Amino acid sequence: MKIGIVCYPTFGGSGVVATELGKGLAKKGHEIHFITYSQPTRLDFFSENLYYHEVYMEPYPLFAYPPYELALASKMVDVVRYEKLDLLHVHYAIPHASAAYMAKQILKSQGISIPVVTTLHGTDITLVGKNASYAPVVTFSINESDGITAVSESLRQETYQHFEIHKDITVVHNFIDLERFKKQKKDHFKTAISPGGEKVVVHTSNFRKVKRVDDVIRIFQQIREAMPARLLLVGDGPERPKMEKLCRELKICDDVRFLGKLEAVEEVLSVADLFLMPSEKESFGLAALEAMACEVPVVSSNAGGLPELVVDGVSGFTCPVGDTRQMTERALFILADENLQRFKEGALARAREFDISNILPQYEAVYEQVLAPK
Ligand code: GMT
Repeated sequence: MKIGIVCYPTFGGSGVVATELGKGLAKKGHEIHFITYSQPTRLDFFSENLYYHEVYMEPYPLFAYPPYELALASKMVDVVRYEKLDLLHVHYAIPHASAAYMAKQILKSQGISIPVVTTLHGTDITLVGKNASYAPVVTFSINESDGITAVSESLRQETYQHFEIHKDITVVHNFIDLERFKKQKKDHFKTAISPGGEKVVVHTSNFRKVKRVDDVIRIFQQIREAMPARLLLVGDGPERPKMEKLCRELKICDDVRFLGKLEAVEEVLSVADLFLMPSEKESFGLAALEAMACEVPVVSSNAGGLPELVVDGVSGFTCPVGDTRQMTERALFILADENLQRFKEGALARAREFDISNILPQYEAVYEQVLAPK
């Protein structure tokens, strides 16, 4: 198939899933055309089946807000027409689903039919999408999609709750490439981070409020009172300055490292003993799956789709949002010498169920469904 993939090109989960999906499909022989405003972060190798089309926005002094959606729709029309695509797969509803609708109508007027699959990722529904500024357009463009997928059952349910959707939404969970995400031998790094064999706790996120990074820091403070430990924080975002201040107030700076945005997050995960994800909302929790693939058990909140990923007592624990006391108790249980190895094995076993080889055929089935003659 010739597939156009539209996504955000940044470090965010939806962009990562879209890029890894495109790479996986290209390996299987499909021709994949990425359409976005800059080279996707994870699109880091050459393949004869991978193409990248940059959306260019002509600047004009009148535009206080450059009309990205129009530039994107125009680029989609161009790529579908000249590359003879079979379908468009857009990741994250805003504004990709409505831009795809516009492109589809323009192409229809030119006698070209192009099915659109929209994948809902989370905040496009749970935070931003349901806001009155966007809800009518989001509802309309989801309903106009030929195929709709959500990354968890929880997100599927929330979509039906918040929007009047009269079409089927198929759940296709997020996935992981276990060839890339696996525990690596990083003894030198482990010695540098925890020279005295301290337990290593990791959190990765975009440091937005919804991630509750302050809970991460408070849980870590309590872990550290019970046993020697280090905290590695990967990523960056608006909450970071407040988090640095909190570490100073709690006098734990010596044991906390802010590593910023890192591409090779699997190298950090390779020296970790525990991953924390206390999010307020999380449609799936791709970062937690990446940790589990590197044999790192997870203590998370029970928000959104996290209970569909983290198996209580096996690959980690889920706890009520904001219950840092319970999260600390569960973290200390996992980190106890007699339990840690069992949880590490449980984390890897659970991650294997989400291997790309199991999930990719589910997307291919959705494509076949929208391409089947009606
Ligand atoms: O986590 C974020 O805030 C980024 C966001 C995104 O859209 O890139 O992630 C969402 O999509 C990921 C991939 O499907 C999911 O694994 C994340 O759980 C989801 N984030 C939220 O729902 C908050």
